[in-house]
Amino acid sequence: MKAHNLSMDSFWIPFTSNRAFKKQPRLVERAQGMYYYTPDDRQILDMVAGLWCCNAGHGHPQIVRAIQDQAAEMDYAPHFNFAHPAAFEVADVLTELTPDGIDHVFFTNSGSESVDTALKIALAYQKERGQASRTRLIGRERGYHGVGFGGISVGGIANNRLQFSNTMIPGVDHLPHTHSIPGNAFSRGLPEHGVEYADELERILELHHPSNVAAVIVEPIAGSAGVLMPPQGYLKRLREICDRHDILLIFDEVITGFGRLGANFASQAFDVTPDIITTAKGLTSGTVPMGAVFVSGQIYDEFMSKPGGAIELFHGYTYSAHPLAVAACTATQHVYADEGLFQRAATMAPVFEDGLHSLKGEPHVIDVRNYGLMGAVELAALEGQPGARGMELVQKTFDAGLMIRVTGDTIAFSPPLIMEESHMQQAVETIRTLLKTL
Ligand code: PXG
Repeated sequence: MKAHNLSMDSFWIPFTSNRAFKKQPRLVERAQGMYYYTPDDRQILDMVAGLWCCNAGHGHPQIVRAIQDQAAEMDYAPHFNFAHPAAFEVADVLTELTPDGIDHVFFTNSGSESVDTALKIALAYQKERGQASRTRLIGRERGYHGVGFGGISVGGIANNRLQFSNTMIPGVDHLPHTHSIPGNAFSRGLPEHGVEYADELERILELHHPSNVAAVIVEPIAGSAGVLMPPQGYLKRLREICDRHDILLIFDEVITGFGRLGANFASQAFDVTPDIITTAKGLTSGTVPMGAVFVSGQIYDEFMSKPGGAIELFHGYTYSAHPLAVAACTATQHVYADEGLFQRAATMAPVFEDGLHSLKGEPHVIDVRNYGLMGAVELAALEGQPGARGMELVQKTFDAGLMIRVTGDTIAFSPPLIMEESHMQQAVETIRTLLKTL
């Protein structure tokens, strides 16, 4: 046990009530496999993969070694006019995983940067191909696309936009979200009702005319807003409408990518191929910050067909393809493949589904949803205090040795893909007991 005497004043904690947290902190200090450990060495079962990212579990020796070795070999390499061979190698590995036709990758350092990069590529692409009037973007209510100005503009979470309402990028519309559609509560897998919600895209296009629209961006399953499922057929219909009007479709797969749904990407799980896929998180199993934007050959070739040898895209980051991130990514992808972790997610999905749905009928539970190893249990809000019940459960589960994520009063689950049945049982029984105390 290590002694800590923290003032906690200096660190402005993200997306957290700093004042509440600093009164009652929840600290973790080391991690291994499915578990975190607190400074006083309590074991905490991680049922969120950190923050939807540590898909290979914590402290995988192969990934740790790769990062250590790379740090000793070369700390940093610039990728503006110079390059590190390992970046090309990992790009080849990654584009083997993406759907056919999505075969180029632009590296970033986070999901937010991936989203803003994707939006910029979409806008620039329309200009490059002589369709400069296509400047509008379409997101979705309750969508989360990170915290850049592009991301919050196409995003649809009201609180993330409220303090910045005058600085959003212009020309953005939002599709309706697909949550709480009658008849869909307690669906196992994709819900049956609501494919027609995709037709709202046609209505928006009628208003603005398709020739003014560059791209549509959605999360295949909305994560941050509480694991909101696309109705059966919904994503296919979005694809059809985009095709009909020559509009780019962007899937934000920051959470759904890299095995979370029992396939490489949601695109494959749902058999719908977008034009651009944004990723981060599971790309390196959360070990080193990294994001990647995958684009179709059609988009890439449009930029590369520019006459002369000029820079094709005026965009990039000091740390694009940082050697530590590339090393972590390469090792992570080997671990995923060698240990068959995406297949493992598919195999464990029924266990995960049965566990979550066994909470139906417990106090306050108004919905349960799941796909792959991504799921949610939604609780009724305490009268006049939305989110209070959720935060109480975060504290109580942490005290009981379990880490979950809540958004409002919805408990989100996204365990590392190494999860076993016993972990699911422990999580579900802990929550079942605590629900009776809320
Ligand atoms: N897109 C999606 C779909 C995400 O889930 C981002 C973009 C932004 O990624 P970065 O790396 O910039 O954070 C995300 C991130 C939550 C939660 O509470 C979810 C995320 C981040 C923090 C909290 O569910 N997702």
